[in-house]
Amino acid sequence: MATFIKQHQASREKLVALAGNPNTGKTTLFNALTGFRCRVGNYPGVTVETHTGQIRNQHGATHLTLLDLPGTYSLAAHSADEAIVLDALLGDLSDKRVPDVIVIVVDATNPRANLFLVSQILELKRPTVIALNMVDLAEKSRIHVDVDKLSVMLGCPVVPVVATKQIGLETLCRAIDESEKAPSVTVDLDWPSSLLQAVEALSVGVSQAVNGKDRYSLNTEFLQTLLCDGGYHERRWSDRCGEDFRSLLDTQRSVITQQGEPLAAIEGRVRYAWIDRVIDEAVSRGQRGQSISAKADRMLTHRVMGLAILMLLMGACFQSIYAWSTPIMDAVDYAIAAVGEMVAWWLPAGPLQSLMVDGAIAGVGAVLVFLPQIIILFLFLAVMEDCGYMARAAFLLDRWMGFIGLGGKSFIPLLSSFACTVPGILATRTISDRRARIITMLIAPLMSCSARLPVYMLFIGAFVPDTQLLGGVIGVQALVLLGMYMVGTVVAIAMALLLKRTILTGDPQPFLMEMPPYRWPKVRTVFHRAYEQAREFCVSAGTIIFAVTIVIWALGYYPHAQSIATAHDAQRQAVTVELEDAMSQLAQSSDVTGSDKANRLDELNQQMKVQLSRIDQDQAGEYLRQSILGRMGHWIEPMVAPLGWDWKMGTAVIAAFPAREVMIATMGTIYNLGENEDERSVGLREKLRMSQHPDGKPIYNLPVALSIMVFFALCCQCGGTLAAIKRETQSWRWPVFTFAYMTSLAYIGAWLTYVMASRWLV
Ligand SMILES: Nc1nc2c(ncn2[C@@H]2O[C@H](COP(=O)(O)OP(=O)(O)OP(=O)(O)O)[C@@H](O)[C@H]2O)c(=O)[nH]1
Ligand SMILES: [Mg+2]
Repeated sequence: MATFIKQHQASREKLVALAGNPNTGKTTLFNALTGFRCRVGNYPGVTVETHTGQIRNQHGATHLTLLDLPGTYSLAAHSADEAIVLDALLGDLSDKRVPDVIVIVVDATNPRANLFLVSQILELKRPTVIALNMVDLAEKSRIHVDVDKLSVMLGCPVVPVVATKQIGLETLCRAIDESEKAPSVTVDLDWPSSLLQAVEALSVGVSQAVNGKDRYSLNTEFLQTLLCDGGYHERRWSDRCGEDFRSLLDTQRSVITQQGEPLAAIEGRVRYAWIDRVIDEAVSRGQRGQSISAKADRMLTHRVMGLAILMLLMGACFQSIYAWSTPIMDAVDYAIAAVGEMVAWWLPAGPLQSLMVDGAIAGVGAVLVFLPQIIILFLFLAVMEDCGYMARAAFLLDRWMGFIGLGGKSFIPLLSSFACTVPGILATRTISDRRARIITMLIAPLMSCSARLPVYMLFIGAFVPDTQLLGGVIGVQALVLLGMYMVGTVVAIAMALLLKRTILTGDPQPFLMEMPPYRWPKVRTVFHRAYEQAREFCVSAGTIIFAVTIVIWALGYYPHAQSIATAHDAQRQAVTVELEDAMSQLAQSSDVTGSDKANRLDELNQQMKVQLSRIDQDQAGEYLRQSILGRMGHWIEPMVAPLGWDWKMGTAVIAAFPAREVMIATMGTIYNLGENEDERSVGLREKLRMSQHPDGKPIYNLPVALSIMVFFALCCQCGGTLAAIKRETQSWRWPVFTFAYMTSLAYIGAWLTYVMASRWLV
């Protein structure tokens, strides 16, 4: 035991980087080792930033610090996520720590494709361990890897693991612990002498340029990668070492290529010769027929059939959102109303009761009603991601993406934006072409994110008829929802075309994406994704939405002038006196008798109730109109009137600019404040249906609902999105541009919708 503790204390806080090709299970392994729940998915490019986690020993002390990295096919980084890998391996991330050990996660089902990166990382001559992952799948595909032979050929420990089942993790940790003691790695690559001479010259040049002052050493072996394909790293070293370095690099490159073979070809030839030797020695494959995967691919990526299947899947998603969620949603709605009523009964009438019932419960409750839809949408997306369909959809749409100036690589960021734009914008890091990356970021907020879903659901549920088409296969409501998603997509296409022809011109890059294997979606991954999203939704409802709701409540409640109460009390008094008089006269009258008299008395009683309720309603409405919010709303009204909206809607939309979820909460609060107590228990949907202008005309109808939804589909009401665009482009120009163009489009779109729908649909 003593030795065990000593050994672990000696290796305390060792920094271990997990590198490897995309989709090899790095994050799954990271989660398994650290207990974290970082996002995994069955397509390349899920991780685009680093995650750090600790592995503790049995005494609770930190044993290893693990760094999960994005996937990369080569160290010649061309995209932002690949640059992160290089920075991490060379100790150039913000903490400036060079990893003590590099664990390369290799996919055992496809070792040949993974060994290219392995050969480059081994050239860094760092303590390295290979985690040969997915051996379960390799066995099923009859791929046998001789671990001992592979270890000898690579000159470093190779540990077979199954990250999803946590198999082999202990051996892996032991290998990491012992890796520093292992002899330094040598990779036996057969570089031509001209290249080795160039590397030598470059090495001397770099040492002179940095003059011993730079604390980052540039490994001589890494210069081979740099010479062949510098990418991001070349720019970084040119900045660091100055122009002399660049001209030295150019001279050496031209010396090598004088013999006629391009550098990329030399690198490929040399590395693959080595890879083939390794594979011949250490990997054997059994005979297999055409895989189910290949058969499925022929269908799913077929030009016509593939697109039809994609459309069908999308349709099924929207239909299920309606079909499954409505009963749950009604139950949540009912429960929230019941809680509101209970609290109202429990607290004495006054500001505190109103704050709790009209502010907190009505506001946050109005948003929480939409939790079931959010969960269904995410379950659907998670299944598509984890079974491997997502990458096929990207391939399928590549041709169309090319048409609008983007590559298939833009598809995944855009698709992720349907869930939430912020990770969608981060996912653009995998796009190496800067122009295409910026276009993708600028149009990503047009994809209908899940925060818009509640708005669509509210207005579709209230104003679109629940008619079923094709014998109940699909409903008009689901079609309108699909239509809202299409509005954003169609406008995004037009916008991308416009940007491509004007400020961001250039040719699309070829589409290179490895197709992940089809797998049964893992229940744990799928449910975890939905759970995470549901949690985030509830947290935002409980924090930002709650806070805004309180502010809106306060603005809508105060000044709560006593004069309004006095005036309405007088009206109540007058009505009561008048009708009670009439009742007592009737009671004493001898002209009317028997059941007639009882009926007339009943009528008068009823009349009194109605009139008193109307006075209550007037009073609540008057309080709201005279409140700070009401006055602000009246300034806004002329601005939103052309869109068919009233001041309450205008106020809710403006309150929703920092985060669009706030809109529903604001509406919930405003409508509860404007109602008398009996009507509080009615859901927001009903309140919108019932609300009327003073002349008795309904405030909301189908054209108004469509105009609101189109506004939400096109507007950029999300501070998080704008901040993400700023961070990723390192400039204020693009977020400002995004906000300006989307807000203008939203206004024009909503106006056109209102005008056209009023003409044709009413
Ligand atoms: N059967 C099996 N599946 C695995 C194993 N390890 C990972 N997976 C699956 O492989 C897919 C990719 O896993 P990730 O952990 O996201 O891969 P990654 O290397 O982090 O991917 P990027 O971040 O995109 O580079 C997921 O669907 C995992 O569930 C394994 O050992 N066996
Ligand atoms: Mg990952």
